Amino acid sequence: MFAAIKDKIFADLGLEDVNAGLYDGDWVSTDGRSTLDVISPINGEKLAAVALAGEDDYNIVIEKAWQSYQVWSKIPAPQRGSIIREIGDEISKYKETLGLLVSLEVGKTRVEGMGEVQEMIDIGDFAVGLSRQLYGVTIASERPNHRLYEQWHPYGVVGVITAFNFPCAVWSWNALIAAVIGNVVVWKPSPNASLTAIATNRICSRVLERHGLPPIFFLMVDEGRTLGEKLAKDVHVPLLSFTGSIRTGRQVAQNVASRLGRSILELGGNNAAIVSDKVDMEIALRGVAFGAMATAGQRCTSTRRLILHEGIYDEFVEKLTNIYKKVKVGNPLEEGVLVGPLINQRAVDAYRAAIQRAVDEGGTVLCGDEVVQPAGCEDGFYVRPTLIEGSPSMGIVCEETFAPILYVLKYSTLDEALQIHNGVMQGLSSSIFTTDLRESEAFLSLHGSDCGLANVNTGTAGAEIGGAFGGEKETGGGRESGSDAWKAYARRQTVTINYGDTLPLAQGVRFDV
Ligand code: UN1
Repeated sequence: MFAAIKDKIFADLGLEDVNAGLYDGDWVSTDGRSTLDVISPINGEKLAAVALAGEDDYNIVIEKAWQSYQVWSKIPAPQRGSIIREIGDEISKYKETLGLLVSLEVGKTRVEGMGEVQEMIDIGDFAVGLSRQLYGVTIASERPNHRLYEQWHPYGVVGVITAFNFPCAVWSWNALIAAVIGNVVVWKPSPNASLTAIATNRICSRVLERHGLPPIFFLMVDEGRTLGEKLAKDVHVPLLSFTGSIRTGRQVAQNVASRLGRSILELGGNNAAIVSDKVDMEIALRGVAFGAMATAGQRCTSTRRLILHEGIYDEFVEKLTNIYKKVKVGNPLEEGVLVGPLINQRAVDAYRAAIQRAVDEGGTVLCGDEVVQPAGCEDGFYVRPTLIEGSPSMGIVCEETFAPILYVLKYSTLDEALQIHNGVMQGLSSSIFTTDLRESEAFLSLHGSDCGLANVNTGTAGAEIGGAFGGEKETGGGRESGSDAWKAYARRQTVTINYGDTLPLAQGVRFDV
């Protein structure tokens, strides 16, 4: 099955045994370049190789990107929007194959792979609408015969560094919004998801080629940190969006800040779900199960801490444990499988180390704690979702491990639950399951959840694109995707126009020469 699916995907998306990992307006020749093997986490099989971009390519890409900017930024925004509409249509044609490629390359289940592509289509729609709504406000001037207003211009070249776990959706949140404003995008994807990046960039770039437009989506696949660091330090990249770990994000932020550039950071989450004793048990169980186990716990929005009211603690833990034991872990292409593999062996090692540390710190494993080798996928990277009873003071509970491990904590008052909830350094997503209006409003009040995303009776994972996505504290403060997050991709210009025949000065200042 695997080989047949792979062949179909490769034929459909035009992938080769060795693929160019550099698009500088052309897909450069792979000859003589060092390559990166793309390994499927499903069965450890080599899918293909990618010819890497090197340091020497960097300046060429940035230079060409600025050249394209001169053309692209001058096209009226609604016309840019209609190109983005065609890009969305083109992506729709490949929804199935691109979704399957996501599954092959990063191990998502079929529906999650398709969901990822759907997220791109949705943000494309959003960007098209936005192309006619890039408005600024007019402000009442204090001077006679003066007009004061704001306009939003593109920055120019926007760098986008993405993680493996949302290998194309997160790029599209950034790229399609940035592009509709008039920016040009240089993408450095995770090396663990480089084939998806190549296929995505190809689909999108083809539409521009068809219209005789210059390239606006550039791509550089790099194995290490060199090109990412270059993007962070380069004054020719006024805005850099980074998705990844807090550790790397801190470095990126410092590099960008030291040249007074702008960054949008979407770093780690350590998201919690509070489950009240006044709860719809079925909804809460499903919401927590999805949040903690979907994408094998490898979402920034994954639920990592479960804060349970003492009144329902035993019942909830028992029911959740039963779900955990029942959940099918295995080949994500198979029907019925809900949890696919982790991305690589390092992730499996981190899973084991986190569980060991939790036990050392006084936690009790309720279920899971098992590396598995599904038949036919023995060389993949599978683990069983794990529930660990613990306490909020355990060091490991305060850290993000990109694996399906959920720490179960007990509370008696809502104040206590909120204190536990907010007692970590990350601030991405949060949720409360309660049917009590007072509790949900307290959770949403300024003394409630301190996260960028707050959910009531739905889990921490699975946000829609229409809202602004991002988080507080060490999550980095960035906002991407919907609402007015587009403003981060544009520079604001305050305009003052004097249409009178005198020169009155603001604040009543006189300067009579
Ligand atoms: C991420 O994990 O970086 O809300 C993004 C969600 C997805 C996006 C997650 N729509 O879970």
